[in-house]
Amino acid sequence: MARCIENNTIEIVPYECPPLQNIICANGKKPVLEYDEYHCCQQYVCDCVCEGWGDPHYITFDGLYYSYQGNCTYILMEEITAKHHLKIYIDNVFCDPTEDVSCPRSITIAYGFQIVTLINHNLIGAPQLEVLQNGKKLKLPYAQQGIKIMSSGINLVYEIPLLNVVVTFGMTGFSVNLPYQYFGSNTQGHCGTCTNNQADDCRLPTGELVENCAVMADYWPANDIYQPNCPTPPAVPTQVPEPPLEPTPCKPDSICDLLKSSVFAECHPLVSPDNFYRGCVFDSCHVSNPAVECTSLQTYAAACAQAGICIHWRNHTKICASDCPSDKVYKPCGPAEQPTCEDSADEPTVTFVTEGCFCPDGMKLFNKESGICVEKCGCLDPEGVPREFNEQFEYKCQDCICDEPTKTVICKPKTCPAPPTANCNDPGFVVVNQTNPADPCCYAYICQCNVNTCPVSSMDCPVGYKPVISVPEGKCCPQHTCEPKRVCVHKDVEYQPGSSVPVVACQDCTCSNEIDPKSGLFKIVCVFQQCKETCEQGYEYVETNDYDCCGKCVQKQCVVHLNGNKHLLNEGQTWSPPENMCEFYTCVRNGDTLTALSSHIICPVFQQSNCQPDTIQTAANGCCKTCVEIDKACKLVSTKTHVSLHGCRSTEEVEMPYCEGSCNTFTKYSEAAAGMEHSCSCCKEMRASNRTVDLLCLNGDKVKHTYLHVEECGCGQTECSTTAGLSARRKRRSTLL
Ligand SMILES: [Ca+2]
Repeated sequence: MARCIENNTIEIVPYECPPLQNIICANGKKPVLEYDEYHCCQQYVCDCVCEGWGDPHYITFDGLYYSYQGNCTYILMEEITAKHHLKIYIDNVFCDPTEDVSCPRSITIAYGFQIVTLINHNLIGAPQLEVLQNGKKLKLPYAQQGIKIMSSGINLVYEIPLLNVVVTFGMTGFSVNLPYQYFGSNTQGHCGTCTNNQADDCRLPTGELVENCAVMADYWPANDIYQPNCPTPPAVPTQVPEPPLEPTPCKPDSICDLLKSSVFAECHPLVSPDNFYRGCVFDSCHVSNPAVECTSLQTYAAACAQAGICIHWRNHTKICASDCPSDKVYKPCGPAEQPTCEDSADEPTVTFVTEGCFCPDGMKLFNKESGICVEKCGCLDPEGVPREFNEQFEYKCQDCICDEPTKTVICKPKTCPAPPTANCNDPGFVVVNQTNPADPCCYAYICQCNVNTCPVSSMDCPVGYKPVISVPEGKCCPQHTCEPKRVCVHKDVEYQPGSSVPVVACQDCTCSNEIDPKSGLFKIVCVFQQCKETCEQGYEYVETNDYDCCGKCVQKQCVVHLNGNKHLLNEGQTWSPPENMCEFYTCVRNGDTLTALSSHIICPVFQQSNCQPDTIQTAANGCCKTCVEIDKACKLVSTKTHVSLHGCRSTEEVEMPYCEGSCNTFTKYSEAAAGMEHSCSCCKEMRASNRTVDLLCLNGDKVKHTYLHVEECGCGQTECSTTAGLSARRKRRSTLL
């Protein structure tokens, strides 16, 4: 030790270090040997380790456990007297909207002018970790201006190598590791005072001490970083509040028992599991999501890891499984700063261990930024694939090699062999320069089909065939073939199946549905014609000549159809039906045909009453009746006349009989009467009937007219007078009514 005595006089005096004193750390951790402020003497000190997890449970630097459900941003640690300008904040939020328990969401660390925030975006489950500086996301790992930040996939690790400060933050927990050497007896906040004395841990900003750190915690809102909307605590606690009741005992989840089980047994002598067990039980009874309980185990395991005991505890649980990407493996105690190919031997590395996802054993990171694990260090190709030194590979049609001296990938354009030639002899194929299918980086000549270069081919097909275009496999140009249609062909004419085909005389030929295997067309099937040799009555079948296939029916007789009967007449023959002798038929030839002409005999008017008895007989023609008439007797005379009335006239003559003849009219002397006796009778109708005839008028109208038709005449008695006598001589004829 040197002492200044006077001007330029220094006295060197030996300094005796006090003997080393064994101490026990209040936080249960192992004391460490440190030099004093003069870097002269060594002494045992207890480093400051503050932990928080779950909802949240705190263990202060000096190992005091408490739970605090504040939902705000607080000062976790600050220096009482600013020496190293380190200040750490914690932001707690409700872990689950349905439960009044909070979880640490982020840790903000202010070191000098550097302020970074470590955030976990996923409080329950696989963590989503991120580091922000001035609102911008930092690319990890980060190493600038005295701080280093790394991610293990499960935890973020913040380090100030100069001060040996390590802050971890991750899956629902944090730890603040400060060396006593720099921060001893100079901290306050949620993590308490690092004095190796728990009694002064619950310290208010004013310096006052309170009994319960959960009460103290309300008084540390982070007003200087941003203005969180925290409930303002009373200025000074009015009274010593009751310590918050420990939660009603409940049956904790069996996972908490792991902490005190053999799984962690190796760590028990170094770090007491009691506080973590309390936290686990609390969470088990308060938080429905069992994954929160994992944080107690995780935090205890982390504390054990710092004490040098690595515990594979996650294998013993189901709900606390760790998720690592496929190319990484989970390790409970891996180096916070993972080894890389870029490490140089003289560069100091962090010795802090953390759980996380690491390269499998035997591999290391290619570099800090890539996150790619490699077995052998070499180069990363442009796609991020690791390559060994002197490894040759092809990349984007370049021949590349991982150059050992420069540790870079050197590429040059790939040299292609002379492209194989192609002979394109088939019509339609042309040679083209194309990427070689076997080697996409090089060209090759191949035959390519170009239809435009094909020769023009005829499309004509014979009758009955249609053109069909097809490209045979392996060929380029379309070929046209003629395929038979579904028709028959005869003399260059197509016939549909079922239709008749005029092939030869005296045969009936039809287009069938049967395919002719020779031509592919339908066959024409012929049969000899069947001549119809039966003829109708009056006709006879006659063979005509050799050219005709069949004879024909020739007419030989006339046929008279009468009342459903047929009567045959030879040429020139006349015949009357026996029931009507007034009608007769004569067979007459007219060219090749024979026709039966019919005729009628018109008989004169015949009235039986005009005949003398027994004189009636039939005429020689067998049709008309004749008799010897009574002379001049009063008799019916038949006549026909047109009836006219008022300019209207019957269209045909109407039979209009009248009475004519003489009756017995006389005048003679009578002795009895002594005078002339008169007897008068006249020829008049004895019987008549009304008949109606249609009259056609000039204007086209038709009117009906009724007249008296005389049917029988006779002599009738009348009064004898001059007129009567005259009248009797007159023709009696009916008058128009
Ligand atoms: Ca203390």
